Amino acid sequence: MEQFKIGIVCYPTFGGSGVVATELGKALAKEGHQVHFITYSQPTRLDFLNENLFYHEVNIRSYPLFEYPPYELALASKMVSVVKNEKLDLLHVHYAIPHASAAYMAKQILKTHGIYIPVVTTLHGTDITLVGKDASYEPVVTFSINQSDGVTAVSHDLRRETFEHFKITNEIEVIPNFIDLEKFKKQKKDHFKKAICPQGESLIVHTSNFRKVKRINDVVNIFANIHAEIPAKLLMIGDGPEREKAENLSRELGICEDVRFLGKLEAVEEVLSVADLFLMPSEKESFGLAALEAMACEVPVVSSNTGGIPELNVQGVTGFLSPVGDIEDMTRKSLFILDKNNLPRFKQNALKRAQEFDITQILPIYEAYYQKIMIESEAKTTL
Ligand code: GMT
Repeated sequence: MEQFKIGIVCYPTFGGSGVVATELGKALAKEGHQVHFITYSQPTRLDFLNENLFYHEVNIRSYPLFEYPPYELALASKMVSVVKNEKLDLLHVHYAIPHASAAYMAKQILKTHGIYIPVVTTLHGTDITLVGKDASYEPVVTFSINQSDGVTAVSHDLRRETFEHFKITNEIEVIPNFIDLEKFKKQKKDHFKKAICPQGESLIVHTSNFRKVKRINDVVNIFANIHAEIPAKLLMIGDGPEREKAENLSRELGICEDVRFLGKLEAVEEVLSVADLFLMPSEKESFGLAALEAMACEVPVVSSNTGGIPELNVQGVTGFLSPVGDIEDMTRKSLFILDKNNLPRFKQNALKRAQEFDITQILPIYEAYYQKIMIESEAKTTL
């Protein structure tokens, strides 16, 4: 395989799209490709040293006139300088807003310098399903998707939604998210399990950014129902705007002694290693990376049946799926999985399914896709 020089643009924060972009960049660098991250701060998971990894910070110049500093302009300018100075072969932007339109701007500027840089945009979910289709962004999102040299979506459902809500004239390739099974694997943490569940209680886990779309009150309500039937504990990992409401709800329901809010955690896999069940009752979820992380640690999933989740969580095999908001159904299914006669089978199946999404399976798909886009754009420039 030929070695490329790739620029990766993403959100550097905790959260699905930033994690996928960072893990992809790390895996590409391990394969010998040169990877240049272009973001406003060091990506959370860019925690490892490799001679092929570079980081370029976007400098956002403030000025009293700017109520809203123009991040997109600063990002486009940074892309121009990195592509020129580092002689990049391709820009891969994750999350359309505002990365795809900034890349379009950079591409046009670079053309005036005689440089043609192909741009690949990966759609992650809310950039399409929530924010992108809002009238305040839709024209720019449509335009920048259509102007990208390549477009990928993380699930078939997200691809379908993109065609449904936008006037798309471009192809969209589905490349699912992935997991590094070397990092996400069940670790022996018996002492930890014993400390949290001293009486052998069932351990239920949820991780997310606690936004409205995650329906974390449903998590607390499902847990309260489970707790009424069997001894159980709930660990809530992450932080966000809905946290306080969920904390209050667990107090009102009288279960706060058995619910712990752990905040943002770096080593989620350590907690997942001792979990029995993962809850993902989201309103929308284009893929559900957090569920894949749980499955990799042998944790079955009870989720809603929305978006791309059914492409990951297999009904009755790796867990169960219920209609959004159906707390009673999710409770019944959780209790079924937690039954000691069923749990081992679900755990095994969850791991087996996660193995299909191992980075070693998905990385070659990205490499082949980059190669195809580069060949196509070279043909465009020589026409
Ligand atoms: O879920 C979020 O709110 C964060 C968002 C993101 O961009 O970080 O996640 C989206 O992208 C992830 C990675 O591709 C997907 O696994 C999530 O399902 C998706 N979230 C939604 O569609 C709500």
